[in-house]
Amino acid sequence: MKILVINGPNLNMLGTREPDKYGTKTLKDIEEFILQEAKKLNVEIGFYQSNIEGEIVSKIQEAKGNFDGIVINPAAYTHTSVAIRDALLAAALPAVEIHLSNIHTREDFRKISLTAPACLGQITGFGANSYKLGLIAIVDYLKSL
Ligand code: CA2
Repeated sequence: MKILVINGPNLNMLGTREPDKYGTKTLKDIEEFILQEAKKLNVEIGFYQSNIEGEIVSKIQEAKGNFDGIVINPAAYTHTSVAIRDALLAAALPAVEIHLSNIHTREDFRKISLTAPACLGQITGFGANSYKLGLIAIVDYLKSL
């Protein structure tokens, strides 16, 4: 089983600023943390991060046939991107949306996710553990098919 983990804009800056909101781990730290869980679950992981909406759309399109599922933190595009939502729907791959912070306790504009309706569900507010929980959720779902 192969899972693609996608991270959106500015998440390459993790660990450098706003630790109160997003924690002190870098993206590399989080990727290592995900790999530890992937090993336990016996699944392969592909990682992708981009600050560019169209690149994320292309990666989701390419994922069809190459991956079994997607764990995605669309970051700020969560709240704006019809293009990423459409790509997730078109790929028709099971996906779980995750967030480090709890988007429902923040500014009103963050409470709306355009991308979550294209996913099986959303995990939000557990810091780096959101990625681990997202991975467990997608693997559990795929094993149930
Ligand atoms: O909580 C999350 O995971 C978010 O997806 C993070 C996004 C934010 O726009 C979403 O509303 C919620 C922001 C990621 C920015 O990450 C930074 C990390 C370090 C320094 C600056 C930004």
